[in-house]
Amino acid sequence: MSINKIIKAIDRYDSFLITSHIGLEGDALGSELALAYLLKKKGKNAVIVNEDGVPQNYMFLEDKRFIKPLYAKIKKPEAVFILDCSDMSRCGKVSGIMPQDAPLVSIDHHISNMCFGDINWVEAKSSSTGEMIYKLYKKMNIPFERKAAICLYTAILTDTGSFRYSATSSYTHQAAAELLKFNIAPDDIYKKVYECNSYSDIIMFKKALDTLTIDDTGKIAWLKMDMDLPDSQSCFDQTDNVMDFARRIKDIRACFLLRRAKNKNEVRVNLRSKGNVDVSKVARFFGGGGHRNASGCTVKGSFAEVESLVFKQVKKAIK
Ligand SMILES: [Mn+2]
Repeated sequence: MSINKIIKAIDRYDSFLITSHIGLEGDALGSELALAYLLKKKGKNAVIVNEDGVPQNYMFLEDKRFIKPLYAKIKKPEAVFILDCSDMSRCGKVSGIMPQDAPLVSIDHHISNMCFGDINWVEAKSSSTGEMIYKLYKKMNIPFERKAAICLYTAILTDTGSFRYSATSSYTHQAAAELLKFNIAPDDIYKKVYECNSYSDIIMFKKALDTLTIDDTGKIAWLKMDMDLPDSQSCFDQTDNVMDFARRIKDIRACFLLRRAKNKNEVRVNLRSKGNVDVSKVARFFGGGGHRNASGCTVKGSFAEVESLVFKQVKKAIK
């Protein structure tokens, strides 16, 4: 089992760099911090570096002892943990600060994971990377401290869409049940993560909903956000919230959202589907990745071009 390889790597090395993907969110950040707490308990050094800063709605997890800015001076790590990333490019600029000779240890639950690490632990059936880190604590017999429990609960909560997605298993609920014993108020965490939008965020939401379109079969819905989005610090990186409205339409099998990418001649595409419609294939077709029911990619072209290109592939995926 590759979880044992992870434990061996923790035993073997003394200092670790921990990172995750661009577009930092609950699962990525919560897993990073919980792993850092675990490493500290084992007497190891850990530092977390991400391309993005901590988003506003996850500030309650922020721990400056571990999270350092991208170009901060850090001690050269002996090994690098890459969490929740299906491939190296998802790490963004952080790959530039990884020592050449440091082994890469990948922990991830994306089915599209390329096993790019020197050591890989990939569990496509896990609801979240947070659930895998929880498993690591259990396997290593490390007691949870309350901070770690909050991080892991948040990771699991957000990556399961509040325990609604198909990867939510009885093990997921067992993990959440145990974590809740650490005097965690689920309503409080939910509020912090999801009920923190500004008025202008909601106006943007409204504009996005105005673009909601469905095809003539009634099976595909899509939305466009062709506007300047607030930077990653904003709480409005809640793609799922916008797409939820498309998903709620009866008989919809797949939906997608087009957003402005960082690069002007590219469009960021998020895809969601129900049941056995596999949108990770669509994402992979365009060089992206993800899960069967939730994936993403970045596509070159104008909004109109990308719209028709992606629509064609989604239609294929439904057949
Ligand atoms: Mn995840």
